[in-house]
Amino acid sequence: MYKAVLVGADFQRNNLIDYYMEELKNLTEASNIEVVYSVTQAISKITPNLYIGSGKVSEIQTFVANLDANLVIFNNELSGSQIRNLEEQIGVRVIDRTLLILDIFASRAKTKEAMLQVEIAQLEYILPRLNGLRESLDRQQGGIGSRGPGEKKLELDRRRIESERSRLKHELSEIVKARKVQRKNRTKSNIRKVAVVGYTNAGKSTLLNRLIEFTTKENDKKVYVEDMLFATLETSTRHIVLANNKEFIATDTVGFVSNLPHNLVESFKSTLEEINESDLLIHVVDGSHEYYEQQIEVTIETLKEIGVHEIPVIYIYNKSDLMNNNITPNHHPHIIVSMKNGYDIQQVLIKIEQELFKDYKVVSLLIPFSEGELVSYFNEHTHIIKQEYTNDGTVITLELSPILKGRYKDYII
Ligand SMILES: Nc1nc2c(ncn2[C@@H]2O[C@H](COP(=O)(O)OP(=O)(O)OP(=O)(O)O)[C@@H](O)[C@H]2O)c(=O)[nH]1
Ligand SMILES: [Mg+2]
Repeated sequence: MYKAVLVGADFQRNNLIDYYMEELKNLTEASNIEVVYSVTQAISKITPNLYIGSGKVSEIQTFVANLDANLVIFNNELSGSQIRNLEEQIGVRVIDRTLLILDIFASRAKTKEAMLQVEIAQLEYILPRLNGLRESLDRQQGGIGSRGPGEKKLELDRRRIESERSRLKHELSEIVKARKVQRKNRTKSNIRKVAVVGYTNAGKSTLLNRLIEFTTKENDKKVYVEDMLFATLETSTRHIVLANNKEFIATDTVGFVSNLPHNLVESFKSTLEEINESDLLIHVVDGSHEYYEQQIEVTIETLKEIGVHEIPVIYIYNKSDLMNNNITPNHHPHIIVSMKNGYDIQQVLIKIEQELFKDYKVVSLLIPFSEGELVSYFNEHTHIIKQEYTNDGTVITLELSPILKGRYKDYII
């Protein structure tokens, strides 16, 4: 079992360092590592060989010895030589936040696609740090940063890594191609798409399960929920049909955390593209969290990084059952809910419906009796408000999307 001292260099000297260190602590614990101490140092520039000042490094060495720690985790991304120098001075294994996150992802990845994505990101992290890491791993047996998905041992030979990376990238691109075809078919059907996004552990998957539960009786469609960071690594897509026949596709996505490693975002880009092609985002927030405002900012920043712009957003402040005080949300439109209790999934659906089908118009159509199959089509696929039989045919008052309205414009009365 690892016992770790956490280290954070604070450049900005605002209160955010506390938030980052708290987040690092959660990430560390998510890796089943015990945190025994946490230190920060305000610095204005990086010391090239050690990242932080050498005085601070000696201090850390004392903490490590006194607290019997066997690991030091930096909140900042380190170079290979910094890792080597720090390990030499402190005498225990040194890793950084990026490697920690990659390691969590490696242990969570279940599908072939997720495993490939994580492994590519790991190899890309290792390549520029090869020399420092080789010495580091020579001293260590197993553990953090030395395994790929499925406990596979990582290679530390440059040529082997480079060829492995191309091989994995090729394999991933085949999966991505197949996924694109699936997506295209969905786009052709004109069905609207909703992506559930947000900080990790906010309750995104729980919300999707509530939607499934409320609109279908199919429990086997449910997605994985767990009280841990990055429970969801693979996007799951579900078809939701409302009582009034309006339908949409809902996609659960990987959670965000601040400074998500760049190569990880890069390698998950194909998965994250699902978000970009949505008509609406459901941004789930753990409203009971001390730092929920920062977590919202992290999510907004990450969305920007993956190129998401101008998609309408509904903010869902979740976990109201755990909120001590009434919170005052700064983002609109929003609702405050408790998805664990299912309170109030109906309001969530109403909000989704209002946003997603805003451009639907109520029209009346006159359908001749000879075209009875059209009447059945509308009854199965649209929201009928009124239906009457006249001498000339069936008069249906219903809501139509702009596309359907165009397609059936000749019937409008
Ligand atoms: N108390 C409380 N817990 C909740 C609520 N909603 C979800 N949870 C719990 O929060 C934890 C995380 O829920 P998930 O739905 O897995 O969260 P997520 O956003 O999908 O998380 P990742 O996939 O890890 O990014 C689980 O233990 C849920 O049971 C809520 O309204 N109240
Ligand atoms: Mg999830």
